Amino acid sequence: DSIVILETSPIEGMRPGTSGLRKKTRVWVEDPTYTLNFAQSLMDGWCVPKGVRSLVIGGDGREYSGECFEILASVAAANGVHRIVAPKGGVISTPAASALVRRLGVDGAVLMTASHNPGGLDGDFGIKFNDRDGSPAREDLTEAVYAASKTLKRIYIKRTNPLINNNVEMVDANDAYVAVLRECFDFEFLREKLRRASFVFDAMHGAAGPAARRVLADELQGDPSCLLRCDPRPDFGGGHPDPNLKWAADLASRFGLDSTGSSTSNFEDIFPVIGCACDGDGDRNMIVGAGIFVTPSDSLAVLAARAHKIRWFGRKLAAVARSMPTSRAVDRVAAHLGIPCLETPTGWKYFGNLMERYSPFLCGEESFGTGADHVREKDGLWAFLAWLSILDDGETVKDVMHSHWRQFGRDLYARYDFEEVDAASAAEMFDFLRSRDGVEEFDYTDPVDGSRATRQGIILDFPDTNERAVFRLSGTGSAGATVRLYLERYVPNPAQKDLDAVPAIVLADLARTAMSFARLPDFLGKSDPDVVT
Ligand code: VG1
Ligand code: CO
Repeated sequence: DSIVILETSPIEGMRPGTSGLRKKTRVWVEDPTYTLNFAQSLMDGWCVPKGVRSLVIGGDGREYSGECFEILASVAAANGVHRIVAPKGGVISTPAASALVRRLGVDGAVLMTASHNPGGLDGDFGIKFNDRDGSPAREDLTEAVYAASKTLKRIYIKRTNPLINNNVEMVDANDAYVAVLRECFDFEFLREKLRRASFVFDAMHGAAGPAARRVLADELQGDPSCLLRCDPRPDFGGGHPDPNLKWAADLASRFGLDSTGSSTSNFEDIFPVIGCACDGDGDRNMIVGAGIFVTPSDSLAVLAARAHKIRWFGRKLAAVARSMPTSRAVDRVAAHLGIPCLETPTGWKYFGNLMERYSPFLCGEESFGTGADHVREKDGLWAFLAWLSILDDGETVKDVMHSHWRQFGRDLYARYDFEEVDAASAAEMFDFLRSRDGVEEFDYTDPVDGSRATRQGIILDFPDTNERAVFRLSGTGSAGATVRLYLERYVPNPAQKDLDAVPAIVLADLARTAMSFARLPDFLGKSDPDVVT
């Protein structure tokens, strides 16, 4: 068991984004020093100074995970991490990993995933890491790792096969996770529910699949034929494991929905009651019902309004939170319940501190993220079980939404993404926006530790029409820059036509106004978004 020291030099651009370091798979595969350098940076910036001695290492099983595991495990072992816990078979969803860290009381996790980005040799690979509380590393840690990557000189490797030498402990990926889900929900009640309500669950060949099989089919005795793509694959079956109307179009069509979320059928009773899709690493969810797509912002609001039906929340939620660009639908529910509603920058890492202060806690993001303080990550399967819990007998998803909107008003919501645009031009557009009158830039101070996050999105408010548009730069891309434009309009007393309205269609005018205000076509050379969600 000798430790080998390799000389190296810094590689540029290893700054983790919204959720870890993501690069094209080929970047990792074609230069083995790339992973070695980042692994050692994790040690120098995080594990060594913070005294990390035990780690969960796993991921969504995408291409290159096996090789990467060997590198991470050998570098960690050489840097004082004497206990490495790995899921049998290598695949663990992000929420399950968070649960595992918390249950075992280990010092953190390193997760090999690029989440909803496609996998395979022509796709993306990524590494993110989580702290002792199971939360995605906060900015001070990710910055320390980035700083370490810029001065790196040496890599320490334990030249043994960690799988043969016993410092790797193989555990079931989902035991801890399923135990937490049992605390969150009344499984008996859900079993009854699944006897009566038909469902479809699509894991998109990602990491949520095995957990979904175990919970929905084995424990809750749901019909196994309702579980789609629940076998994880290194390339996600060639698909894009992002649960939205574009990439989960198969699921949507089973509910009579097209890619705008419009209903394509007059016979909605032929469809199942509820459907859910999750992303590659199992933390995102999309909820659909017969002839209706639930925006993630609305999903959060509905779960808040019906929180008393979810065991984990007991009698009363302590607080709710949403990321800034998420619609304000949940704010109205919080006001109605008389509980705080906090607004954070984009990214789940900002919710962790709030969960220490407020419990039980519900939070979400417009980007198909929903979760609670049962773990410290967003949780796709949890969201589906939460929806099953709040559906009354005989009620459809459309009934739920319509009655919610009648009570609280409706927040029409859509997001435009302009992908892989030139980064310098995107930066110029943001500078131009900053120079314009009447815009506000979102800055955040964490109420628990006082840390600051600045330049988290530019807000255009249109109070006369109850509309808001937000521009933000994505932090999860692997090439160029991605600009997001978030659009919403609040309709206080919706008439039937407002209940039936399709947000992506209704908000097209606001999108045009915002795009011309930002001179977006001039800066980005695009006048149409690549994806609308
Ligand atoms: C996107 C979403 C953000 C989410 C993040 C990670 O980030 O907008 O809400 O938290 O992805 O999700 P960005 O910076 O590209 O907008 V996942 O499923 O990668 O863990
Ligand atoms: Co994800």
